[in-house]
Amino acid sequence: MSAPTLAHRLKAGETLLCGWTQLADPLAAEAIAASGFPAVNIDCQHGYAGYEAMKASLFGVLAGGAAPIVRIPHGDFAFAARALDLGAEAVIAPMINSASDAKHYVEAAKYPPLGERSWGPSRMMHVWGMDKDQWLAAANGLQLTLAMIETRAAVDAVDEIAAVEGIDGLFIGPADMSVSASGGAAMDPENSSVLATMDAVADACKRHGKFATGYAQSPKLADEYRKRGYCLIACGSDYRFICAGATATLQQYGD
Ligand code: 3PY
Ligand code: MG
Repeated sequence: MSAPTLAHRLKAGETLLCGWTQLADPLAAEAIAASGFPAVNIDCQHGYAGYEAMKASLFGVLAGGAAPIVRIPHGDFAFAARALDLGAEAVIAPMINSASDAKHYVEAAKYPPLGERSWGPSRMMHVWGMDKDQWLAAANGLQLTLAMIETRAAVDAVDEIAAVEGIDGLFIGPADMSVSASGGAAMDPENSSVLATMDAVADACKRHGKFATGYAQSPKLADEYRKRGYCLIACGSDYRFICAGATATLQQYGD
């Protein structure tokens, strides 16, 4: 198998759309990847995959020709290390609200000197064609750690979070952001506080040389990210794609 591509492509300045799978089914993961998304995230926070289904979905993404990304369950940084050992090209950690959260994440997901990731890359060395020294030298740069900014606390600490060595990028969660910013009054991912967060996160990423990335509930939100120079934009999910297709079909044929 050829070397991973996601980190290289983002470092080269490309902007990539990312598919999203929550159904915990390798065929759904493969279908999204094979539709042409260059990367597909397997959602293990709000999606239905535990470790075994994440593993199967990751191979589905690979079979469909895309780069696998894994969003881990909230606070489960050991899960990040397991996803990386399997071949995730990036991991996304939800609810990173402080530099301390970010440091704990990096501890699990990066080898020294950045963190304390435990050694266990048998599969990765084999399929990416590296010996142990090549792997150790390359892994921290090949597999990306993205920290989710999705609360008021995270926005207040965005510079400190972005400054943590080993955090490769920030990833906005606009749904939680809108709920947090409104004090629980509204879930409205297109509201002005989310747009202001996009600017604040983009600026922090520029200051600290990190990737600005995020989730878009709609193509309109994806455009807002694109206008601001975000380089990895997740849009849609298998569940939503199925519902949209089903609804469109019912509308076309009437009931
Ligand atoms: C959010 O918008 O809060 C997310 O976590 C996106 O998946
Ligand atoms: Mg969220």
